[in-house]
Amino acid sequence: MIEAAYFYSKLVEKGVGFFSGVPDSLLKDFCAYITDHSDKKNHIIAVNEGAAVGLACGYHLATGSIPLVYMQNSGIGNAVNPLLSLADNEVYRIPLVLVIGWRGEPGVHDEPQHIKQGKVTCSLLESMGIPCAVLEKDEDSVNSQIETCFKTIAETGSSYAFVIRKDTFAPYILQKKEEHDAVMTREEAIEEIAAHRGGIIVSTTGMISRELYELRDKTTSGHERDFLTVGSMGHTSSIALSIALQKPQLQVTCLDGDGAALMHMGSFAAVGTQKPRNYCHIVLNNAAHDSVGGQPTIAPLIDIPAVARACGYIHVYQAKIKEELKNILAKKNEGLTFIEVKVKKGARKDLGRPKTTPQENKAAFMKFIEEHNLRVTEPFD
Ligand SMILES: Cc1ncc(C[n+]2csc(CCOP(=O)(O)OP(=O)(O)O)c2C)c(N)n1
Repeated sequence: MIEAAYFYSKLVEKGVGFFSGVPDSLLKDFCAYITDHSDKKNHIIAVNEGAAVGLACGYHLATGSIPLVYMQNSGIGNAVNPLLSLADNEVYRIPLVLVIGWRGEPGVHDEPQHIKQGKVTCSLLESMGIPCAVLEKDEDSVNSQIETCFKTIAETGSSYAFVIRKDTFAPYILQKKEEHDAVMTREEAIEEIAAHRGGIIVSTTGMISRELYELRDKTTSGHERDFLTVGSMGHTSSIALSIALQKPQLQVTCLDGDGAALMHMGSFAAVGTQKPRNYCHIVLNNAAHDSVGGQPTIAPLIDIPAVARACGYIHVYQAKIKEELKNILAKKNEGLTFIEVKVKKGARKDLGRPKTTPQENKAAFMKFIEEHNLRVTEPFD
């Protein structure tokens, strides 16, 4: 394993002075080290990976120095456009050092949403004309890989990617702790929501879906009314919007995270302007990317309910304690609703993962919608 401090200091020696990205579990020690060792203006945890590339390009334009962008390989998709139409050699030729967590590496067990992305990670970078190296785990090799990276950048002006395998970085414990005064756990909030909401739930990437899945097991209520958005972070509210519009008799709940909601917040405007009256968008706000290591989001610095209101949501609430959440959920549903629920960071150590495949989940979910649609003659509630 390589110390995050070693990799970081070698990059800084080469002139890297700015860091931006979306956190990843494989990069959590490196991300924590950057958080502790960079000032606020030179480390920005971006809302999505495309925005991170934009921030990095701005830094280069302002300083002439080389920025670094980190991401999970799932985020390459979000970054393709600015990588090819902004930073690329045939456009503005802005050199970036990319550090990409390799989920779904062939031969290494991983979850279904990572398998395809894992297979194509290196070939995707190659198709984009971005040279890449899988980072080694000893200092001598890493040193020579960094030399190659900066030699390539100097000769071609192009970006260069380091692909990071599982267990590449040695553990590093974050020193800067963020204060967050929430009292409800995410699981308690999900339990209340599942108990009160009928119809279907479209839940977001990471632990929220895993907790919902385990709750259904615990309460033996079946998984067919839940769509677990295991990949595609940030798109849950759009999936739920289309279902709500196509099936106006069905009560639709979108269970979002603050990191995911921020990632594609423009979707709030799509929901708010369509105004499906059978739609309830709930953001479980723990101020963190909890599922990948707990790195902070900027959610505590913005007023998410105000954004929802400005985008056209009709009933907008915030719940800080369980009683408040219960009372809001017990209200008669009168139209498009938004609820921000403040929850604590952290999850159970023994939290499991869905045992059914995405395709089994999809089949059961579609069957539920079809049958429910035939059965329902009254509007929801
Ligand atoms: C496009 C993309 N970027 C990054 C990731 C890695 N990732 C998975 S879950 C997650 C954090 C989600 O945070 P939030 O929505 O706040 O939910 P929490 O984990 O805090 O419950 C991240 C960054 C991903 N799956 N997809």
